[in-house]
Amino acid sequence: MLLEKYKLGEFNEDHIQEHKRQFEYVSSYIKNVEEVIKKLSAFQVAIPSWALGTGGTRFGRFSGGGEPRSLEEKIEDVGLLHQLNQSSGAISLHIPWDIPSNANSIKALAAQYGLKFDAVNSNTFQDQPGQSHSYKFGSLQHVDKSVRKQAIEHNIEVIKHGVELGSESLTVWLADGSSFPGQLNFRKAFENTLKSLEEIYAALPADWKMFVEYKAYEPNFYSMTVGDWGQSLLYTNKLGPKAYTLVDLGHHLPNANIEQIVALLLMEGKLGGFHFNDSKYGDDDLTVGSIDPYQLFLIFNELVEGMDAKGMDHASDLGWMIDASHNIKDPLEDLLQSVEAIMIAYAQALIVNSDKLENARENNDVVSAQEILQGAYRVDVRPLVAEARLRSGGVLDPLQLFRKLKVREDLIKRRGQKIVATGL
Ligand SMILES: [Mn+2]
Repeated sequence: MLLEKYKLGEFNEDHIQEHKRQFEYVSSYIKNVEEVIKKLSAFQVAIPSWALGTGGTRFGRFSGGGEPRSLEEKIEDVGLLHQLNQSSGAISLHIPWDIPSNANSIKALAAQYGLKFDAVNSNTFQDQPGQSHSYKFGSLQHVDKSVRKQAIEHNIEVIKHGVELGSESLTVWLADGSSFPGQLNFRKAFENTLKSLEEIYAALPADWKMFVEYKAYEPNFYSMTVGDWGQSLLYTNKLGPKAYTLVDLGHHLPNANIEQIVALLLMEGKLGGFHFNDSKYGDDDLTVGSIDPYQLFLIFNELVEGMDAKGMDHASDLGWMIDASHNIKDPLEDLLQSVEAIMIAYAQALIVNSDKLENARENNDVVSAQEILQGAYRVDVRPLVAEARLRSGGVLDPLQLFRKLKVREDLIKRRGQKIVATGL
């Protein structure tokens, strides 16, 4: 569903004077405004197909109504987000939750909304109906070769679906691990996983990347076979140049220094992609920037600095995606907030005076280093993000227009109140 274009125009018209005033003010003291806006316009964050419905916890799920009933409707929802913010130009599919029945028509539908297909995600953490072997005790790590084979074949199947859609990367996240001491031979589990990943790697098309995502705990609570960035890096280094580590912000132990992890992975040329969310305790999957926007800024500061040091393209050389699941918010409003938080942190990182910061570091001027970083963080860059959106054809305030036009009410009318989005 797309909104009528004139409604976007009318809304922008109503808010343009106020915006201009704010934009001129912030532009008056930032010297690289045009460059920042160009980079913001180019930056796109992929929306995962599983974030469009209300998520749940193990205690319950409270459907919000009007959720997408099919892959087509999920694409419509991402198309709507992209129409509003012009920064959500990609969708990431989860197989088998979102197997397209006709890849060509799905591809054409996505193209109508200006969307590309980001990484495809495999699933060996659940048993599917009719599946021969269970993943209860792991998949790629499993002691039984036939279970490993089934999991390898599933991943290769996912690559095939991705090729049909024009995806260029596979994300492998494994629930594999153990929940009790003594359950697993760590070395054998690692070796089995590596061998399995090698077979999947061998099936990658030449221009594809494989992302190996790590997670500290859950669903296993004693050990995870890809439990941290060091373990992921071991696998990706052994696999080869098409394998990269993927950082999901919620997959660390509390207080982990994620910005330092990012800096070192970039230095090694092994950072492949990012899953954005926020958390206070664990893998909470909260709205990006809702708990710790300063950490998000510090991460973006390392991303920008590290990518610039390698001459990388901010928009296309890493995979950017939101990975969250929402319990109490309207999923579309939540995604608008998340994308906005990402753009704000990115804009703040782009205005850090990196020469001055480096100079302060070289002189052990700790106080100035902090002042420079926090000076950028405390600038209200929202008018820059809005200006980039306006120039790309989006709206000045996506969330406000979404509410004003009663989009959710309209979706409930079309799709019904008691809907459970596919895959959830
Ligand atoms: Mn993730």
